[in-house]
Amino acid sequence: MTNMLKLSLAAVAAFGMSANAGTLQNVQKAGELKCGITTGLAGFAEVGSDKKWRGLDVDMCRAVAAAALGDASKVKYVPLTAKERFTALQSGEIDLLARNTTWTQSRDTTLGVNFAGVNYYDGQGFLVNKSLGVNSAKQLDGASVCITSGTTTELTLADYFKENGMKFRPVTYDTAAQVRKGFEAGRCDLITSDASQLYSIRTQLANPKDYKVLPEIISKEPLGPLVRQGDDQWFNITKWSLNALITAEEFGVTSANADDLAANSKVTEIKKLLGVEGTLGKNLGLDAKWSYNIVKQVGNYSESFERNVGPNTTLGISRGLNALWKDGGILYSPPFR
Ligand SMILES: N[C@@H](CCC(=O)N[C@@H](CS)C(=O)NCC(=O)O)C(=O)O
Repeated sequence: MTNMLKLSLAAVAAFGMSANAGTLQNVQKAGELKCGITTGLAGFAEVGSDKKWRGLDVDMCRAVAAAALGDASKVKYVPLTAKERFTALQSGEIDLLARNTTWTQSRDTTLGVNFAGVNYYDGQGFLVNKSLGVNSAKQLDGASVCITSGTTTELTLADYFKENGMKFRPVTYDTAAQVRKGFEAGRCDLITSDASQLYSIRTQLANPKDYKVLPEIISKEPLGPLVRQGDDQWFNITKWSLNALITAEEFGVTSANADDLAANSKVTEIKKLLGVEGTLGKNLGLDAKWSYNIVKQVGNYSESFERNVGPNTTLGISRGLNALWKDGGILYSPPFR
């Protein structure tokens, strides 16, 4: 054993440090955050006409880059299929996975990953052609179903049909684009996926009005960012970057008024969020402006939601469960103090 190795093993033993530690330092050294996203899904991660990635998940990547690097634009986006995503994180190809990934017990406990929170509460639904004449998922016995492999969607679909004494034929693909094309080509009667993704896929069908989403939502799909296990500092940075987006909304701090509030607000939590008081940045190993940079450059959660998936976008999704706890939803950040 080399002396160096002996030394680092001693450090692991003495300080509980892990071989996976040092993500922040690696990101800062590289000058960019490697962030895993979808291969393309309107509202969550897609390339705009300006050739830039945008979406709710892209904003999660940008928020962490703003916190860690002071610059939300310093992100290297790594498009990943559902099947590829966990290996990419485990192997170190990416520093953060923000790819509409459902937080489940099995994933949290067996893949060597840590979910840092939820940036979109979703649930699985069904999209059918209106000409199929179906009004309820209970009428889908014998249907062929287009689906993405390597997802919770696959498992929940099988459970749901079994529980309801129905049969189905799966038609599996690797990407959302392939699912949509398969559906359009008539390879299946319906698509099932997270409901947000059904709205996203529907916007890209030739005649969106010919299709409808059935009323049944058959699962809970809390989607959130995740990191490798073994680096608590990086885990905290990701968790608190998401919390910064939510807290900023709660306190009415926006990209437009952040400077004014930093100079003039008398509210302690706003001052701490904007780094003009307290040691919250230092606690994370970041500078005092980490969360000011998030709000200034990315906006608060509401700004991101409205810009990417909200009622004035082609997806037209209302806040629902994704409203703040004080507005009837379940988004809730622990306090910034
Ligand atoms: N939330 C589910 C499903 C995630 C998923 O990958 N859904 C497909 C549905 S179409 C998707 O987003 N694909 C995007 C892509 O192909 O890159 C999970 O974590 O397993």
